[in-house]
Amino acid sequence: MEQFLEQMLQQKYGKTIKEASKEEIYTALLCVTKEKMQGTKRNEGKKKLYYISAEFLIGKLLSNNLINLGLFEETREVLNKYGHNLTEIEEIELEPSLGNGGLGRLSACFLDSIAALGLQGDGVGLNYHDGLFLQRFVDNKQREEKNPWITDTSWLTKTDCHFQVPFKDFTLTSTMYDIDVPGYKGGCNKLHLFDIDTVDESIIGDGIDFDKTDIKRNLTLFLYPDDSDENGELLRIYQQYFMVSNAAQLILKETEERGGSLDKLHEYVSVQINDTHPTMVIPELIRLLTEKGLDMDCAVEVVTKTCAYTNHTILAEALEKWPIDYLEKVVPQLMPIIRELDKRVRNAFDDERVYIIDDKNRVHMAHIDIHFGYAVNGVAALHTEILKTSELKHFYDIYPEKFNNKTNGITFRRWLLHCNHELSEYFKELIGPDFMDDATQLEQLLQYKDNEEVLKRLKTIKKNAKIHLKDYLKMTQNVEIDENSIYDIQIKRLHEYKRQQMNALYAIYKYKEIKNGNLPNRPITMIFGAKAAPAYTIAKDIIHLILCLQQLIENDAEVSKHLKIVMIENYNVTKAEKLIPACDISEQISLASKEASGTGNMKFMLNGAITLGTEDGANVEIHELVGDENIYIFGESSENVIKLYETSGYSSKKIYENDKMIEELVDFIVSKELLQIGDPVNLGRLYKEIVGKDWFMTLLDVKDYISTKERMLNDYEDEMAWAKKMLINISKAGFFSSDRTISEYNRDIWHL
Ligand code: 26Q
Repeated sequence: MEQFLEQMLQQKYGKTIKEASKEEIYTALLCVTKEKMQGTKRNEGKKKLYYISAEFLIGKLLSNNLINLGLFEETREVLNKYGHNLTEIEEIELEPSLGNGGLGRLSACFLDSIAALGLQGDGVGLNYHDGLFLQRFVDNKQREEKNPWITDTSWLTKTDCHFQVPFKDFTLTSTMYDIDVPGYKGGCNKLHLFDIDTVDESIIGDGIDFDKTDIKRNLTLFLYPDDSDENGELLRIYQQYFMVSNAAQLILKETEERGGSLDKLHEYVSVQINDTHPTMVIPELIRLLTEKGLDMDCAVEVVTKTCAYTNHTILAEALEKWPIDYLEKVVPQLMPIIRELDKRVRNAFDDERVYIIDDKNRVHMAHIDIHFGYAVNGVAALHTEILKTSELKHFYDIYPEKFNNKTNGITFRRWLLHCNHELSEYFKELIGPDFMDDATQLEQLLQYKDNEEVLKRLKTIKKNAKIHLKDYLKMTQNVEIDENSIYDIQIKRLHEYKRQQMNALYAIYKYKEIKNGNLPNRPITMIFGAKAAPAYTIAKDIIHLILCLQQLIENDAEVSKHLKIVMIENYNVTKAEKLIPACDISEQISLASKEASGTGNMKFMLNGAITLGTEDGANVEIHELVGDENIYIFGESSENVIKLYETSGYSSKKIYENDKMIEELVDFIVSKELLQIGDPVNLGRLYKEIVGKDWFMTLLDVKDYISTKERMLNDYEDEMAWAKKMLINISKAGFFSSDRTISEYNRDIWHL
């Protein structure tokens, strides 16, 4: 590395490593790493996977790529030798913000594991120039700004691959950009991000405002900043079609180049459709294949054998249904195919619940995937069960063989080796390096579960991570936190079903307790990080509440000694990497049945945090693995929650009126203390929402939540018992390696 870096710096800047600035070192390292990746052998084989996704939340890539190339340690040493520091160099890199949250981060973990396992599989998505918005807090409210990340030297490589993408009124020429995806210890795949040359950032006005109709200039400006609300829908359809038309053309071109015959496409290709966002790839492939001479029956059959669909949500409002009118306006060429597919469904099944086009002339994207794909999977055991027994029951009755579960996973390269260097080095000492290739080897740590020296060391490493986070927050947000306090962390998109508002009610509870002289054993630091969709009013009101509570407590000397709230500005992958190693309590408190899986829960567990959670998503599997002793479970079961929805049996008003303590907590949202700080419109609206509707049943679980959290805080004081829980959580985390998830996808779905 030293020699390559030296040469690159000489060539680019005429400087030595010692003389070069951080920026110059970063750029030179990026160039050297890119060259190394280009020299790595591409994964090959007869069959190739295309993972199509509207989101790839890849995070910063320098360390990740160095780790996978086996150059990380060496690079660190070389830099140290010349008085530089890799952590500081990394700060220069801008994080590509190409995803909203879990689904986007999952696709990035999957790319890492697909490459690590030596499988031939590329990602296909869009090159959003300003990504998801950048979040700022102004007057205790979220402001959105653009978030540019593409610089002159970046991980993107412009290719000479171009396609024509026809829309109703015009045709766009695409340009494909590639990002290399190196596998851990060899093999390489690519992430293809499609773009147009005519994107024009100057059309962005205030915040993230821009002309939604100017498609030639706005198509790849932003990632749709939304994970369930409806807005700017035509633009969203333009983006989706642009993505899948490029993907389909690339797939057919590469298959023919590899000598594959298109009437046997499924022998050469698997397409994974990441949620319904890329669904139009199905009619598009059928359209292109029939253009190339296949008859309709043959095209439909071969495409059905090629495409597989992953469902990531059971929130009805997040299931995509596009009005036919919209599709006619944007991609009329697909409508005859979609109507043909709908006709086939109607001929085969006498059940309007499974039709593609409904009686309101809307196209149900998931229905296309299920009928005209060969596999349907959920992302955690409970989630898949709910799909089979309720949400997609009518489809499961028709196609039981298509349904399967693939419990999510995370890449341990980023979420342990990279983000928690000290911990992974210690594991190498204790159990050797095998866990880096086979995460289940972490179970070997169990032999130390009663070893005081090991448990103490775990606590020390946690403390060090807490100090790192403290320094980082001081530097980035100028806030002071106490490393001797307990770090209680909830970081994820803001959504009512994730119930950040319940955590805020806990903060109110604790505030009142402290005011009444009931002091906690030790100070508590409550950390939140969350972006709210710009059009999601209540989500923004919840952010406002949290920020107001933060200020209220900060300004109250009596309380702030014992309780602190920190809301992280612009929460993203980079910040997650600092927060997760430092966490004591991992908040996973969604309303049971609503969180498909969650993946933050896995990252926290792997880094020795203890879960405080409902029996939801992958929490259920974490619970099974670690046992009752090592997780804190509370709240109503998913079955009961589903029943409550079916019978309209939930009334927050009743709970509020019949429980003094709950009433006091909720009333505090519009108390004079908070109204002095906050906006009565936002606080009043949130109060009304919780008392009058509370669609995600906060008040159902809030008491159990508070008492469970109190028990947890008490248990924290038994240092060794807590450290033992940490160790057991870590040792059982191997199951959640995305290497395991990807092996299962390959074994059951892709057959590469
Ligand atoms: C839908 C329609 C129009 C525009 C946007 C969307 C949209 C965008 C993003 C719908 C959904 C998303 C993102 C969903 C998501 O992140 N789901 C999460 O996926 C994770 C990976 O499987 C799970 O762990 C989480 O439980 C799930 O919430």
